[in-house]
Amino acid sequence: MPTLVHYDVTDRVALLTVDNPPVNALTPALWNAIDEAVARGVADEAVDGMVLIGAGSTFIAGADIKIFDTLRSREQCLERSAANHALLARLENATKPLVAAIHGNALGGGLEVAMACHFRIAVVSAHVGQPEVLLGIIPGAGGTQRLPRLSGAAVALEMCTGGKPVSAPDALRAGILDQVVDDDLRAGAIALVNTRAATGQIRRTRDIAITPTEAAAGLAACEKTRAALGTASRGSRAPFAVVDAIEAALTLPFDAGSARERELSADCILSTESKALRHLFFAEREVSKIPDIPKDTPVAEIRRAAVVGAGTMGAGIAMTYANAGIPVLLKEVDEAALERGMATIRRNYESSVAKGRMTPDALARTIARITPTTSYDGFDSVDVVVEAVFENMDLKKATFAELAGVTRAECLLASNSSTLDIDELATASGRPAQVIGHHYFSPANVMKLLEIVRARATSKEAVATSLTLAKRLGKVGVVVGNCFGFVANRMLAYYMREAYLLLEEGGTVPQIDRALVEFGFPVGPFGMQDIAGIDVGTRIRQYLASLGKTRAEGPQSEVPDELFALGRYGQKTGAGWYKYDAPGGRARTPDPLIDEIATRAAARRGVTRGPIEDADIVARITTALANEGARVLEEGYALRPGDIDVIYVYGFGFPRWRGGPMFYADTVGLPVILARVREYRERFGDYWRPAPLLERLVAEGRGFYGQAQRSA
Ligand code: T1G
Repeated sequence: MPTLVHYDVTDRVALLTVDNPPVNALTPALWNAIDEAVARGVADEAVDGMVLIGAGSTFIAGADIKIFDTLRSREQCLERSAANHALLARLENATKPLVAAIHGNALGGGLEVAMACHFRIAVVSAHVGQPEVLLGIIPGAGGTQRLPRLSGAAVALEMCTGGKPVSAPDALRAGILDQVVDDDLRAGAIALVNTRAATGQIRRTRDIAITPTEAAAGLAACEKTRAALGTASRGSRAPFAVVDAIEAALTLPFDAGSARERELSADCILSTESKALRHLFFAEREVSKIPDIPKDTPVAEIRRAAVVGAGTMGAGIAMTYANAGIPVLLKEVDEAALERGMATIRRNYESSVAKGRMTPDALARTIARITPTTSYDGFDSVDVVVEAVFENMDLKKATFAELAGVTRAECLLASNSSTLDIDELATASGRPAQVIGHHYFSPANVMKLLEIVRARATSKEAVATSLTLAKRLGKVGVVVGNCFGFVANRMLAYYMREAYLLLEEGGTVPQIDRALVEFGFPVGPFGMQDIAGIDVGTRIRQYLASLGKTRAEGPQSEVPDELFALGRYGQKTGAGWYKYDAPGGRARTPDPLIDEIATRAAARRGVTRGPIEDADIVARITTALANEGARVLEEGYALRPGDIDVIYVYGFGFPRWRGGPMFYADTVGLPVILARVREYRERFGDYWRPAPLLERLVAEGRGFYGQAQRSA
């Protein structure tokens, strides 16, 4: 068993170095090792005080999140947190000064351990925080009781309901830290211990009194926070639970408040919301692990980039590179098109300045990194090119052939195609090893997802380079296989198919959108399509039809094509599935014309219209996603179900607290999902064939994530 806490004495100060790589996460063994080390320091006559410090890049980044899945009952949760509370009380009751010395991050249980120490010192670059709500839980080791005593209720509420870490200087100002040093944390901590030991000063955070005035102000802040959460945190309970716990700190003695915290924490740990968010925490970290691409695969350095096509996507991609500090050429066929692209970019940045998210200086610096051009001059010195021209195979192939002639052999050639065959583009380039899909989501400078499409001949280096580049661009890169629509749009086609058919069967645009929004999506299918543009989808469908293909099996609703024919492309034309106050406007109203068009389309398909329940809308759409997701998995176009979940959470706003379409299907129960697919097949047709993987997992009594599933 490696030593989890090293014990060394310097200048009569015991240095307790926590050593549990990579982030010193608190496992039960580490909790105990800290407990034992502090007890040893207290008993050590050669020691006047102790410093608790982290080995490696960080202090303690919190409890080991994997532990929570081992807690199966409320009793187990309460027992675990009671043990932690008692342990922290022992730290706090140490009879010699105990200083927490923080570098990197002190998060969750890490900050709670630090707050149970008598004093806290940090390097200026450190961060401290209580991010537990991002995992659907609350601070469960006294954080909701000690933090308000140090920082006041308002700061504690903000830190614990938002989950964002604060910088060391801000934490010092808030009273969480006692000292911040530029460097040499160890020396600063030892000096602090000796100073306190010389005066025999011990300060237990639990003893810090909250005055009646502070309590009254704090309770008012709790009410204000609850009201604000009412609209902001749809579906997630944890932020409300953390307000309840902080309220207990303001109204109850420390131990009673701690007991209240333990109760609230136990409920959160066992909640489906938290299981979903914990699942996503690890799924997001798993996506960058590609089984056949070792960690040490060489990665190309990206110093300069180029984007071909300055339309909505091309402009957003150029901004993404510029925002990451990478100079980028932006090429268009002519000055007029180039000017339109640059105008889009300028408008976006100016709106960021107007919203105070960017300074005019930063705008000037960032936009200067984008060089508009109508030629390939300079392409011979870039490390990556992203092709973002019109979604037409012939045009893209011609572009890739040209690019191979104007770029260096080792330059990465990426396509932003959202549906087309990357193998064909690779062939057209003559350099297939360097060709890969980089599928951005609209608006490209905002959406965090980057679907990295690995074609047949794409080299491992190209994939590894793309994953590293995604992180640098602030994106979550997910590697998928090269099938039609890849993973994101392939599954989306089934999501939209059901939305269109539900409309024909009697649902309405606002009803279907509302059902998905109440389920947790930020916007429904029709609102989303009005933002992205009905024309984009229709042109792809028409292109496919010319190849004798369809986006999704089953009946193709004619309603979207009728809107296209009417020039109703969505927000940009002032009308789509909704009517808008003006072209480009956001204020929308339902349009009865849509119901007329849907009624006629239904009649042509021989469909009898009738009332549709919101629950049926959600069931049809989430079941279609799960069934097609199962096909994507069994065909090997996605490596793991978690990759699909990350794609849908980051690409389409699938509610995080439901874990993504595959995790959600497991919470519903695959036997239920399969039963629905079979029912729909009976009712609607053979296109609702269950995915073999779905049938197999149900037969084996397992879920997409391997855990046992009860039968329907
Ligand atoms: N538990 C288990 N594993 C963890 C972990 C944790 N808390 N934090 C990180 N890891 C793993 C991660 O999966 C990855 O593994 C590796 O460490 C590096 O992480 C009692 C209830 C600290 C800012 O929420 O935010 O305390 O993929 O890739 O980008 O009240 O990790 O290499 O196998 O993210 O440098 C609260 C979670 C817990 C912080 C570093 N704490 N961690 O970011 O590296 S709940 C958190 C982070 C709690 C108490 C409550 C980040 C980081 P692998 P990484 P990074």
